Amino acid sequence: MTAAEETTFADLGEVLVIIPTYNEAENIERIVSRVRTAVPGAHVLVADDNSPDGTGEIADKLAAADARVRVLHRRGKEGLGAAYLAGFRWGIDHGYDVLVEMDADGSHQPEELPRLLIALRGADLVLGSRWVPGGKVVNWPKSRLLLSRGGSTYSRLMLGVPIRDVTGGYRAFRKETLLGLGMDEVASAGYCFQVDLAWRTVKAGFKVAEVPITFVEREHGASKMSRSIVVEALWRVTAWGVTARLDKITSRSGRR
Ligand SMILES: Nc1nc2c(ncn2[C@@H]2O[C@H](COP(=O)(O)OP(=O)(O)OP(=O)(O)O)[C@@H](O)[C@H]2O)c(=O)[nH]1
Ligand SMILES: [Mg+2]
Repeated sequence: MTAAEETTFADLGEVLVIIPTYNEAENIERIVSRVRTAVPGAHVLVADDNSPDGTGEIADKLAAADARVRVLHRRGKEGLGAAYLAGFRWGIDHGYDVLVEMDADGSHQPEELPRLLIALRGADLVLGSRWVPGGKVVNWPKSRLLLSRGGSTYSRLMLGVPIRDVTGGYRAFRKETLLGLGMDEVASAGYCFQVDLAWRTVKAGFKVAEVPITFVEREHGASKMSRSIVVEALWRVTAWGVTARLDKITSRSGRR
């Protein structure tokens, strides 16, 4: 591989970083500029749910000044999952080969994206992971750490997925992975969208790699995490786990 390929990731094809936003006016400019500096070859798609704080208009200005930045304006707040699915479809329709998920609030550091892309050379999905050796979380209260670690462990045990950080949202997918995992059947809206996609990727037989990241708590703007997002995750993961177990039992007794 040439030195240029090492840094441009041209061997992976066209890379699109999708940043879903809802009221991220204080963060959007900074995150887009960090992505553009960290991986200059990558394009950025801001998927904004008609944020009342004007994030969409700021994103339009960034797009007007930089051909590698685009904006997907959506009708209203429909959740992170719906925004990502729309972003993935837009990216695939526009010829991108790698689709990256990244939060707008700075929790996912663009400077770590090259390491995710390097790992994608040998995988179908790369997860930025807080819970593998070398992974870290900066500035999180104990309660949030417990919720996240607990959610990841519960999902891993319930679904039997061999992934340490199954709820994380800093990821790089190959287009083929998204096309092969049944995107059209994904109904999860919040937080458990990430679990849903990771589980589907494993079930479809794709190769998943986890690379350690340092996750930084947001400094500006408000969290969209809510009780209803946690409740949705809990009931969906439990229902998937129970259904998968029942399916195994019925297919075993069917074979006898
Ligand atoms: N388009 C869109 N983006 C959303 C929606 N909900 C959250 N987001 C974005 O998804 C990303 C993650 O949301 P956060 O509020 O940071 O959620 P979180 O990381 O679980 O919570 P904190 O750690 O407290 O920040 C951010 O870029 C949000 O702006 C939504 O309904 N629509
Ligand atoms: Mg966040």
